[in-house]
Amino acid sequence: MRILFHAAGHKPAPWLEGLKAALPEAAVAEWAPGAPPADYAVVWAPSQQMLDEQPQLKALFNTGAGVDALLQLRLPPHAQLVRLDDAGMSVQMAEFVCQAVIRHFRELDGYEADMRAGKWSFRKPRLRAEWPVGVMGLGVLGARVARALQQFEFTVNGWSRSPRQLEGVRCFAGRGQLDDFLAASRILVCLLPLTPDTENILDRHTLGRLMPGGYLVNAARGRHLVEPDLLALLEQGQLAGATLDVLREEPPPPEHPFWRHPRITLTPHTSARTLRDESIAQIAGKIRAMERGEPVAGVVDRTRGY
Ligand code: NDP
Ligand code: OXD
Repeated sequence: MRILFHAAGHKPAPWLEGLKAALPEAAVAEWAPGAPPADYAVVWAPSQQMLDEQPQLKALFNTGAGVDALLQLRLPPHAQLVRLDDAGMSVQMAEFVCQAVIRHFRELDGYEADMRAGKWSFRKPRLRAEWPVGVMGLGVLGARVARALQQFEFTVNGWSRSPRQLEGVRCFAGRGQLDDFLAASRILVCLLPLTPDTENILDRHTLGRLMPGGYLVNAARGRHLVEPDLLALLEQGQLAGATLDVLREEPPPPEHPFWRHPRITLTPHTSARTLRDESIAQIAGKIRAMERGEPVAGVVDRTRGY
């Protein structure tokens, strides 16, 4: 069995060592032009040349959860496309979203500014019941985030493409129920995959339907958000602020208004990182299962886009 590694932004040596240790029966190598045909490839943002040179691949293992960039490429026709299925990401995402929600709900930025100014003063406690959180996307990450928010006794609404049932979460599904979901939520968390259906979904219409003084947490993809619409809603006071882990251009250019906006908190696409050891263990387990002819979890439906 031959496995190629070709993942932009990942240091190849530890991945190659890890894959070799997990699959000692396999020949594992970093891809280079003209590499001999392989059975499997482990990729992140691979080059089109690599995909064109390896039409026989049985599966491509993405070293992340989102496959939007991969689906823009011409893929080997019969290769299964397999996403990372949690592999340590969902707990990180739960931490990230809960801290953003709590930081806003408890006005911690305001307290921090007060302390720096030498001001010891209290704000009126907010009523949790007035701060329902809506989670867009109830998949591997969204469901975990919804569960974590419930631990802090937030009211949680959820929205997905097909109807879901999650204990304690008021679930909405499809475009037909989007407005009701938004109207019932004050803080909106986006954990949708980027597909033609979800691109630009965070625009003035959706964000404008949140309860007054709404707050946005986008940890999915920058192209979900129409950035000028966010700025306009902040300006009009319809939204109170946003935490953005992802942007249309990463990093944004120096003149981008989000860098210095007082009500936008930015992080550099770091809410749920790929953990190498967990990912290698998961990928190796799936390769073994495939070799035995067994089905594996996390296979992307190319027509659905996630
Ligand atoms: P999943 O595929 O497990 O879940 C996707 C969810 O979105 C599902 O509930 C799905 O509905 C819902 N959905 C998809 N399309 C629509 C639609 N048109 N309308 C309504 N709901 C829709 O994805 P994950 O939870 O694993 O990850 C979500 C995204 O998070 C990734 O695609 C990636 O872009 C992003 N991400 C960001 C990271 C970061 O560090 N910032 C790290 C990892 C991921 P249904 O349940 O009906 O299928
Ligand atoms: C992912 C990501 O999709 O890191 O896994 O954004």
